[in-house]
Amino acid sequence: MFENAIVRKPGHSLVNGITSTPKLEKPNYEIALKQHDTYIEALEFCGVKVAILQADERFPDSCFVEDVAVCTKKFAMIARPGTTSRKGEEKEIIGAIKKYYNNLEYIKEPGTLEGGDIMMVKDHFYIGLSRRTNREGAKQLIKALEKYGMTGSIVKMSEMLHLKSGLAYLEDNMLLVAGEFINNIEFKKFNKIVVDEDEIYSANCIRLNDYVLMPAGYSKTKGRIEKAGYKTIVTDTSEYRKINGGLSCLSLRF
Ligand code: CIR
Repeated sequence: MFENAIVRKPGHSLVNGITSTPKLEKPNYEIALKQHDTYIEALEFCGVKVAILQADERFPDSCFVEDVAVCTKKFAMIARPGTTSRKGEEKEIIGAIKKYYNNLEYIKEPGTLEGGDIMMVKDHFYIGLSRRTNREGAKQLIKALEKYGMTGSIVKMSEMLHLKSGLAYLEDNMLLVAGEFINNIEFKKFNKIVVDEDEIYSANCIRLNDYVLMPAGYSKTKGRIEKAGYKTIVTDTSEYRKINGGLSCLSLRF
């Protein structure tokens, strides 16, 4: 059961968020704000209490709070972003996290790690080695997990921004999976719902209590998730997509 979530409002600087497609349209701030409000309502509908942090204009990508911490049942790991413009964002989440956790751990130099690369499956955490999370960061997280009686393992990857750009654990041994992860041996034991290439963005969903929260506009993925027996809630994240931000990136849930 998830009880809490933390989000951060997007600032006007959102338009300068990192994007892999700089030639495409920039996010519209007004629409992004409205979408953020709707996203919060969707989280609340799923039964979590949402703490809303104020926008931080210094960091264009700071609404993607998922990347700056990893919240487990027993401790929170403060991450260490692997890209220059996001360095320092992690310090701004500590105050909010401390309200919920007595046990805080910190990724230290030369480790880098972003929460989008971490997928929790009960007490095991899969850690993607992306361009943002390095082996040293992964090792530090595994060590901390073991200290608290949990485990972690490394997943090699080469294409996606983050591990959870292409994966979501829907509970019940069910994985929503796309692209480079579809045939990855690490995930052999799971039942899978495969996301088509033309709907790849929708691989980033969240199982939150009784629902699967998913982005608007992906009818094939939605149909497959529902056919597998899940109740879906759809919320529009089009403005965040323009800067590679998925649904899960917009909150920390625990
Ligand atoms: C970035 O490149 O860091 C942001 N523009 C997008 C972050 C998305 N976060 C995530 O997938 N967990």
